[in-house]
Formats: sequence, C-alpha cells, structure tokens
Amino acid sequence: MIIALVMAGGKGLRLESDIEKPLFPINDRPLITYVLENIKESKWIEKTVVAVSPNDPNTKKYLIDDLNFSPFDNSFYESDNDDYCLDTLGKGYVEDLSNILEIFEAKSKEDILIFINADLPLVSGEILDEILSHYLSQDKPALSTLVPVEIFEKYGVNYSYEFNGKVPSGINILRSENVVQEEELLIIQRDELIFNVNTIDTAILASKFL
Ligand SMILES: Nc1nc2c(ncn2[C@@H]2O[C@H](COP(=O)(O)OP(=O)(O)O)[C@@H](O)[C@H]2O)c(=O)[nH]1
Ligand SMILES: [Mg+2]
Repeated sequence: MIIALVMAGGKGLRLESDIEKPLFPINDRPLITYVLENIKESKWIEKTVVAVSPNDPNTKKYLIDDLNFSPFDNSFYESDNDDYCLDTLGKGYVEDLSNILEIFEAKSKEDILIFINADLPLVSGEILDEILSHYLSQDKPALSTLVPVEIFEKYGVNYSYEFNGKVPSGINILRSENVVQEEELLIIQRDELIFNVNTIDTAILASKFL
C-alpha cells in the first residue's frame, strides 16, 4: 500500500505564534488542510496518516473532531477509513520517523511510505505523483527529493541546509522497514517545493500562490 505520512508534530517555534503551525491560517484556512487536500488529489496514495505529538494537541483535536480522522490503531489495514492520526513523541524528526517505520514494519515490510512535511501547502497531488512515479520506476528502497538552491534564491526564501547546491525538500519515500535504506536522489525543479512555511514571511509569500 502507498501511504502518506504527514509529519506534523514539531514545535513550530520560528513561526512565533500561539497557534500550532499545522493550524496556522493561510488565506483563512489551516495550513495542514492544503496539504491534506493535495494528498487526496494523488492517484497513488491510498491512505493518510498525520504524525502529531504533544507539541500540537489542538491539531490532533482538529483532525479528529473536524476532519473525521481516526486514531491510528490495529484496524488500519482492514478499515475503509482513509485518514488517521498517529501519536509520536515530538522530540525530533528523525527519532519519530524511525518509530513510525517500526510501527509499520510490525504489520508489513511491503508498504511504501511517502513522508510529507505538514508545512508544504503548494506541493500538489500531481507533484506527489511525479515523485512516486519516479520512485516506482527504479529499484532503490528509498528516495529523497532535493531542490536547487537557485529556486530558493529566486524568491528570497531561506533554507536550513544545502548539500552540493541542493536543498532537501521535505518529501522522502521509504519502505516500511526500520533499517538504513539505499536511496535514490531526485532533483526537482519545481517552485512549489520551496514554500516551506517556517516563518511568518514564508506564510505570507505562500498565501499569494494559494
Ligand atoms: N511527528 C513529528 N513531527 C515533527 C517533528 N519535528 C518536526 N516535525 C514536523 O516535520 C515538519 C518539518 O519540520 P520543520 O521544523 O519545518 O523542518 P525544516 O523546515 O526542514 O527546518 C513540520 O511539519 C513539523 O511539524 C517531530 O519530532 N515529530
Ligand atoms: Mg519546515
């Protein structure tokens, strides 16, 4: 099964807001709703799991009460529900990613998990499918996507980390196994990937394209 894993349990400190980042309004709608709608447009993704944490209790409540998400449990594979909310520790991205792989590994090592940061509202279903198509056309178990720094520079958007002139975009594919996985690198020249809402400035910029 191809499952979207939306990472949404960070502290969101750079936004300097009392509102949790996934709920931060962009054009009057919570940031995460754009990401969830984009995932729904994908032809390949069958289910969505949002990884929340003690850092964002209101996001969990919003997903369950307002968007009808189910708490992740053993019914995941059998149920007709497509949308789940999974509690993680929220102490760090890599640690939670590894815990998530362990949870899925216990059920099946055959799933394909596409990890998507909850702060990428402009990455459409079409882009997600382009990434998945590339992944499915090659043999490596993992895939990381990178964006050339020039695209960030074009919009004056800051990036946290670059490697050989490329910035990790926040979308990565892994098999449902908690092991080191050989990865394919995919460089994508799409402006949509740089609107990573970390600060008020990127929130304002992203709102102009939504
Ligand atoms: N579940 C979970 N999500 C996290 C954790 N740390 C970060 N995230 C989420 O991962 C995404 C990327 O984090 P962010 O701080 O924006 O990373 P950056 O943009 O690469 O600096 C955000 O949507 C966060 O909410 C964590 O410890 N646990
Ligand atoms: Mg971010």
